[in-house]
Amino acid sequence: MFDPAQHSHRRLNLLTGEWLLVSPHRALRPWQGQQEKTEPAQRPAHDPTCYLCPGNVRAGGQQNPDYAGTFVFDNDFAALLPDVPAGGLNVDGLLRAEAETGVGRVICFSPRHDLTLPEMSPAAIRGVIDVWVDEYQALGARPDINYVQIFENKGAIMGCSNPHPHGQIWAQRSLPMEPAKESTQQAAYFREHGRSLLADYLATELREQQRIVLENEHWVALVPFWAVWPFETLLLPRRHVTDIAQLTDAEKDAFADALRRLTTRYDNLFELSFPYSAGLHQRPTDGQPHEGWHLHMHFYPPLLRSATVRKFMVGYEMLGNPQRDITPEWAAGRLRGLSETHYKLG
Ligand code: H2U
Ligand code: ZN
Repeated sequence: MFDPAQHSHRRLNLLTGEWLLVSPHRALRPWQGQQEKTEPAQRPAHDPTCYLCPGNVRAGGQQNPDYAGTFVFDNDFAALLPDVPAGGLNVDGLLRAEAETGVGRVICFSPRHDLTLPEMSPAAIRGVIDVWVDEYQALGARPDINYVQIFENKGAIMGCSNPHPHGQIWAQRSLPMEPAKESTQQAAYFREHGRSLLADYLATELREQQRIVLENEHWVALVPFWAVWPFETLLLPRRHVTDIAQLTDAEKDAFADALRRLTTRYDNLFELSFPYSAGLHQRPTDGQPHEGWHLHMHFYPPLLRSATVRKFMVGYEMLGNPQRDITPEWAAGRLRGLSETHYKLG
C-alpha cells in the first residue's frame, strides 16, 4: 500500500500549481559526514566599518542617523529605479522586453550590529513589523507601484552582504512571477469556493497535525505539504487577511511572537545562525480587491544537515522539477522537537 513516508511520489504545490518529487527512501541512506559547527567570532554591538550601523557613512556617501529602533533608506544600488523611459522591444513577437520601474529600500532591523531577529526582543521585532506595514502602505499607495516585495536574505550562503540585521523591499510596476502564480491559484480557489485557499489549507493542516511547527493565538507556522527546501516553513495568520495592513495590534504582536519563536528554533537546529531567504507574500497594490489573497510569509532555508551540508537546486531540479529526500513531515517533527530558548541566550 502507498505510504508517503516510504514511497517516491509527486506532491502538488497549491500556491503555485507546480509539482515536486519526494524520494523518502533516499533519506534512509547512511550519513557519516561531520556535524561541524562553524560559529563565527562574536560580533561587536557597533562596527565602525559597517554601512548599516548608526552614524556610519554608507557606500553611496550618505550618513546614517543615530537611529535607536529601525531605520529605512532608499537602496543606494537599487535594482529597480523610478525613472526609466517607457517602452520596450518586440521583434517578430519573439524578442520581447518591457521597461520596468520601481524602488528598492533597505530596512535595518536594529541599531545593534550583533543581533539577529531571534535575539531581538518581541517589542523590537514588532517594530520591524510596523515598518513593513508602513512601507507596504506608503509604497503601495503610489500609482507606479503595483506590487511590494518585502524580504530578508540572511547569511553569507544566501548572498547576504552584511551580518547587520536587515531586510529589503523591492517594489515595482509589474507583478513578479512567484506572487503572480500564487495570485492565479488563490483567485481560482476563491472563485470556486468563496473561501481563502490558505484558510482552508490551514484547517486541514490543523486537523492532520503532521506538519505544524508552532502556533499562537493568531498565527501558525508549518512545513507546507509541498515544501521544497529541507526545512522550509510557511507562517500564516489564522484569519483571512489579504495584506499586512489589515492586521490588528494583537495580530501584529502575535506575528512578532511567532517570528521570534520560529527563527529561534531554526538557530537551535544546528546551533548556528540559520541562513535563509524569507519574505511576505500579499495582495498586489494595483487597486484591485484580490479577495482570494491570504497574507503569508515563506522561509526558504538551504541547509540540510549542518553548516555546510546544504540542499542544491541542480541537475534534476533545473531540468525537471524540485525534489527532496527527507519528507516535510519528518522536517516538521524535527523543528517541533527543538527548544524555543535560543542556544546563545541560554
Ligand atoms: P543584502 O540584503 O543582500 O545583504 O543586500 C543589502 C543591500 O544594501 C544591497 O541591496 C544595499 C545593497 O545595494 N546597500 C546600500 O544601499 N548602501 C550601502 O552603503 C551598501 C549596501
Ligand atoms: Zn552594523
